[in-house]
Amino acid sequence: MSKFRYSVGPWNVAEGADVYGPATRATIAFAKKVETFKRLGFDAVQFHDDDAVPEINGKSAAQISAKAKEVKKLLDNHGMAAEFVAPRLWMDEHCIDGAYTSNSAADRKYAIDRSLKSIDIARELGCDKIVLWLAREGTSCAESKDPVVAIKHLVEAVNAMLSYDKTIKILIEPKPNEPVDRSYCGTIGHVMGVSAATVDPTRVGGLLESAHAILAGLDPANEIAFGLAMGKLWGVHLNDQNGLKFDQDRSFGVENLRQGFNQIKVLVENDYGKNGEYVGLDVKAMRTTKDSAGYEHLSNSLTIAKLLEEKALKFDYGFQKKCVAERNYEALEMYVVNLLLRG
Ligand code: 3MF
Ligand code: MG
Repeated sequence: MSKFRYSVGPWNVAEGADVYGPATRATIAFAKKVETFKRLGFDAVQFHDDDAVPEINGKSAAQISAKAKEVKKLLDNHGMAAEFVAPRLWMDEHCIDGAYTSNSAADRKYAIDRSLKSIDIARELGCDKIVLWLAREGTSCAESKDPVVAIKHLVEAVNAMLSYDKTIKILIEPKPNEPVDRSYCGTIGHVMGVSAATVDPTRVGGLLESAHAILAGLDPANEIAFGLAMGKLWGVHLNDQNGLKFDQDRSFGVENLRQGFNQIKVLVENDYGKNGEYVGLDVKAMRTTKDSAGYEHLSNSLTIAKLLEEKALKFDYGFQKKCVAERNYEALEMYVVNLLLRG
C-alpha cells in the first residue's frame, strides 16, 4: 500500500504526434480518461486551464465558471480531485515571444489576465494550486530581451496572482530549455529565488520534474531535496529522460532505476504528501505505442514508483550508518545495487 496519492494530466494520454510526424493513436475523450485514471489508481487530475475550459479567450467570466463547474461535477462523479491548474500560455498567439517576460506590454498583460482566469478555474475545481511551467520565458536570441528586466517582470506577474487571490499557492515548474534555448528559471534554486523576491514567499513554491532536472545536468533527487529543505516542494512530476536530448517524458524509472529510487527515497524520508501534496506523473507514451496500450506508460510508471517505494522502506539505515562511519562507500553503493536487483 503506497503512502502517496498520485495525480496525472489529460495530456499524459496523447495521440503520439511529434515535431516530425503526425498522430499515431486515436483521441480519447476527457471523461473517458478521467474514468480510466481512477481505475488505474490515481486520485487527482492535473489541468491546463483550457483542459478544463476550452477556448478561454472567447468566454466571459460567467461562461468560464459554468464550464469549470461542469468539470468539477465530472470529477466528483468519479471520486477524483483537481490538483492544480496551469495556464497554457505557450500555445497562445499573444505569447509567441514569451508571456510574463514578453517585450510587449500588451502581451504581458494578456498573460497575467489569463493567469487570473486560471485562478478562477482552480477555485471552481476546488483546488488552491496554480502551476507555472514557464515554457517561453527566456530567449532563443540572447540579445532580444533584457534578462534583468524580464526576470523582474516574472516576479511582478507572480505578485499579481498573489494579490488577486489571498490564499492561492503558486508552484513554479523549472526547466532549463525547450521550447526556448535559454530559460530564465531553470532549476529549483531559481524558483526559490523568484519566491523570495515576491510579496508573499510563503505562497510561492516549486514543482520539480525529473526530466527537467536531468536536462539541467542535475540530479532530480537532489533538486527534490532542495525544495523539501526549503519547505517549498508542493508538487513533483516524476518521469525519466535518457540524458541531454529533447524532453522525453519517459516512464518513471525506465532509464535510470537508481536515480528513480533516490527520488522516491527522499520523498519517503521526508514524508512528502503530509500536507496533501500529490506525486504527479508527467509521462508520455512512446510514439510507437498502439491504441490498445495507450495507458501502459502510466500503469508502468505507477508500478515502478510503488516497487521503488517498497525498496525505500526496506533500506537498511543501520548498514548505511556503518558504511558512512567507515567511509566505505563502495560497500554502500553495492548494497543499493543489490537492493534494487536482488531485493
Ligand atoms: C513540459 C511539462 C508540461 C508541464 C505542464 C504543467 C506538458 O515539459 O512538463 O507538461 O508539466 O504543462 O504545467
Ligand atoms: Mg511537467
